[in-house]
Amino acid sequence: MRVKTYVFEDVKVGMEAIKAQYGSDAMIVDIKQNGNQVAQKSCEISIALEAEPQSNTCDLVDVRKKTEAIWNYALMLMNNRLADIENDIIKERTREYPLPLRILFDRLVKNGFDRKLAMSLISEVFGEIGDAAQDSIRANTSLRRAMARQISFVNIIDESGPILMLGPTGSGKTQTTKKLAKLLTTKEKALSIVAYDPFAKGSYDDLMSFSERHGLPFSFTTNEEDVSFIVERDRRQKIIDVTGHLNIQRKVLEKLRDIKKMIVLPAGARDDKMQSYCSNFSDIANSMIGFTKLDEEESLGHIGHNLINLGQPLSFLTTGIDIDDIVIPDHESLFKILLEGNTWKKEERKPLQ
Ligand SMILES: Nc1nc2c(ncn2[C@@H]2O[C@H](COP(=O)(O)OP(=O)(O)O)[C@@H](O)[C@H]2O)c(=O)[nH]1
Ligand SMILES: [Mg+2]
Repeated sequence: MRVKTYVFEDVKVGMEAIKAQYGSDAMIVDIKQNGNQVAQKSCEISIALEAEPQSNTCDLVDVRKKTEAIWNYALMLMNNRLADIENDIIKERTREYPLPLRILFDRLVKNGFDRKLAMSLISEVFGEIGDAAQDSIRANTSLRRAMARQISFVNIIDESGPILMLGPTGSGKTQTTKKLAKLLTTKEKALSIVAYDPFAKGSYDDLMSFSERHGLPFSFTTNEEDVSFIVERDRRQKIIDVTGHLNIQRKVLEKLRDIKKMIVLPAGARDDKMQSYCSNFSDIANSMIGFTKLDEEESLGHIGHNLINLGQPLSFLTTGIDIDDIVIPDHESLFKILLEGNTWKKEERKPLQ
């Protein structure tokens, strides 16, 4: 037995409603009149109901869960089957192409580059040079050109304005700030580092001592209003390292409109995570991407298809935890990375002689 209470404007309306829903035998256990002349009147009517048959509810939940599981399994099978069919079609299509193009396609896919995108690049090359792709040098050059049409670069060394580091927590923003700062100071740039975090000053001690060691001015603020003031107060180029909290990054962006944005993403992030992170910012014009932790990856082909899908220029790659483990790539070197696998992979590092 359970008791259910309803609120009505008055007893008469209430009793009629209860009768309509539960029949004239409904067991009324309590009627309360509330309110006075000033406040709106109301009445509460409590009725006793049979307890819901527990086992039935459980059975229903169980059945629903089982049905969902069966559907999910069927969907997975269907998706796998579709992927197999797609792969077969792609395999069939590559057969028509000259051997050097087939080899390039296989190498891209082996390195983790998206199969469909690889196919479309190879088709583009074949459409452009046709049977001249029998010559592997021409096939190579043409593929590099096709990629260059879809992937662009920003050379950080040529940038003179402030750079705002964006990216999820742990993506490597702070570590990369140091790497970039070191790189830029060796290019004779007047630089300073700004850190903004409304919550945790302690986490920037390391960045502060890094700045001191390298003779770089360092400012830390917990106040959002200060950021634009600090950025504009002198002519030094600023690298602004912020906390990974998305809302805080968004707010800083509002204060620093038109600033160059460096989106720092770990190379190991899933494709959909990279997409959804970038889509968090309504305005990601004036931005570039840097991938970190390449040394933790088995292969690097996915960097290529993510760059194409994200449509952002590439700026840097970091390849380890040491301060000098940073690479400023260009078309030539990225092409090599996408085709030749990961030379920075941790296990393959040889001890220094
Ligand atoms: N293996 C490796 N670790 C890295 C690299 N870049 C950053 N890290 C590490 O990733 C962790 C998070 O980096 P951090 O800069 O604090 O990330 P943040 O939260 O975005 O500021 C630290 O332990 C860094 O040493 C890299 O290229 N390779
Ligand atoms: Mg940090």
